[in-house]
Amino acid sequence: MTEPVAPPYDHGAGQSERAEHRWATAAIVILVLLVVLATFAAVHWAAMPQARVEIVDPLTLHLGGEFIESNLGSAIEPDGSVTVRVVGQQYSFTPSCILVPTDTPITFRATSSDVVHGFLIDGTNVNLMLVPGYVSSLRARFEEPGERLMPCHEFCSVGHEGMWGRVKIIDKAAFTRLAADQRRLNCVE
Ligand SMILES: [Cu+2]
Repeated sequence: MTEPVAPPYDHGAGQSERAEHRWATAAIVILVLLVVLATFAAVHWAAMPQARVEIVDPLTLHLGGEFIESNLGSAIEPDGSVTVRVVGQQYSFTPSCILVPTDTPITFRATSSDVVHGFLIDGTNVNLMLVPGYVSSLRARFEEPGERLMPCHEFCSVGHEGMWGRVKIIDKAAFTRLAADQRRLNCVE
């Protein structure tokens, strides 16, 4: 009769130590990679700032300049395109209903008078951040008439979920008729 032999536990210990080393190396490699990426992004942004950054004083928006209340809404430009100017503030957009024509190049120009807000037109790729101090600008074109929702999509404090606007896209001819006797258009009722 032979005595039962104890299994070689020490071999298992060596194996798990090697595995631990492998994972520690992998974790360090991932960390180094992240630091390299973050450094690259920071240097890249610093070396190549955006070609065009427009700034605006959020404290004097209501006193004069492009974003004074009487200049907000949709305006027809001499070249036939439409510029829409919007201000976001806790907790609404001005104007709260934006009127735009179909089949026309549209430029949105928007800013915030207090904190960061989001500007998004449901079902389209119009999506901007409104940052106080900066003018956000985006070009768009709408082919189909209709009505769309425009929720604020950046949490801007306690009233955020109530911050909604609307966008009404109407036929180009109807828009042009309305524009004949109004300098700035909107669909606020
Ligand atoms: Cu908001």
